[in-house]
Amino acid sequence: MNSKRLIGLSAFAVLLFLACPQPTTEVSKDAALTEIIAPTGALDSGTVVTPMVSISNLETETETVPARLLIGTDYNDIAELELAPGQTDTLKFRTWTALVPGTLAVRCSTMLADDEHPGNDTLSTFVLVRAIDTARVEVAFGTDDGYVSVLVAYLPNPFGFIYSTIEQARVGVSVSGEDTLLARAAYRFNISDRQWGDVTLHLNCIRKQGNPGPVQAYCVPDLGTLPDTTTPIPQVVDWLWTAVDSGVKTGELTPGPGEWFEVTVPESTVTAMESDTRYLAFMFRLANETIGAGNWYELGNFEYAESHTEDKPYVTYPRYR
Ligand SMILES: [Ca+2]
Repeated sequence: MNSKRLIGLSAFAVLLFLACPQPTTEVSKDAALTEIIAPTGALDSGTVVTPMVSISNLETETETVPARLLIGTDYNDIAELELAPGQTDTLKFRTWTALVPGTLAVRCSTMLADDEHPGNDTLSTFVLVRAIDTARVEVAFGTDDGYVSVLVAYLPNPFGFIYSTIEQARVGVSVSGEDTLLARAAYRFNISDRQWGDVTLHLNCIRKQGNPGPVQAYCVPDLGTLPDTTTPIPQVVDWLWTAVDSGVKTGELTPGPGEWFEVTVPESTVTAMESDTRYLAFMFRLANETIGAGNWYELGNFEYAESHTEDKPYVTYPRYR
């Protein structure tokens, strides 16, 4: 092919190209989520919030920009906003009420079709839903607290007595006649209106004999109602004595006579240990149960509080609206 003919063909191709209708230039689109205005930070349970975000149209055509907002796992809403080129404005979503306690993730994304810069579409923050007050629940019945005392001579077989309606709950080693007795104290509380959060037990030490040393607190599966009479001869009491074996140790402390002390059970342990009927139970034992006789504590209980006009043992936990 000679060069003159090649030039002629190229010119024809250029003419053909120019004659054909060309596709218009693609309009570029870019919406950006610029701020999560609400909810964020800390809020009291029960607060009603209108979720709001700020959205920008960064390109040259007016666009209707949809966006989705998520709060925790229970709230999911989509709203949209028309924005002129270069405009930034606030988009509101349907109201949300802060009820579920704890820290919730808040996440919002614009959903403009063909957005060329998806990297600026999403923002995340957190909202903390706080408790509004503290619930306080006392031991409700004399048979919801007490102690179990076993004959040391028969251990590891727990033969002994359960005392639920006398004015103390004993923890430690004592002597009765020729028998050495080892005691553990028990408490149960109705926490049926608890929603979420740690539970703190408040308990008083009435008296100390000898030097019993530290006490271990266990959160245990519900013990049920204790017998309201003490049998005259030793009984098999393993169902109560061994409750600590299925429990979770939640603290070790040395009570002071005449003083109140606290034991806090974390949310996860409470959830694992509370019964279907929403009772939470505790047991106390000496850290060293092989200590000699004459070393024990007397802890407060229902009957002691009734006759001394004192506070009964109680638990506290956060309450949300
Ligand atoms: Ca974008």
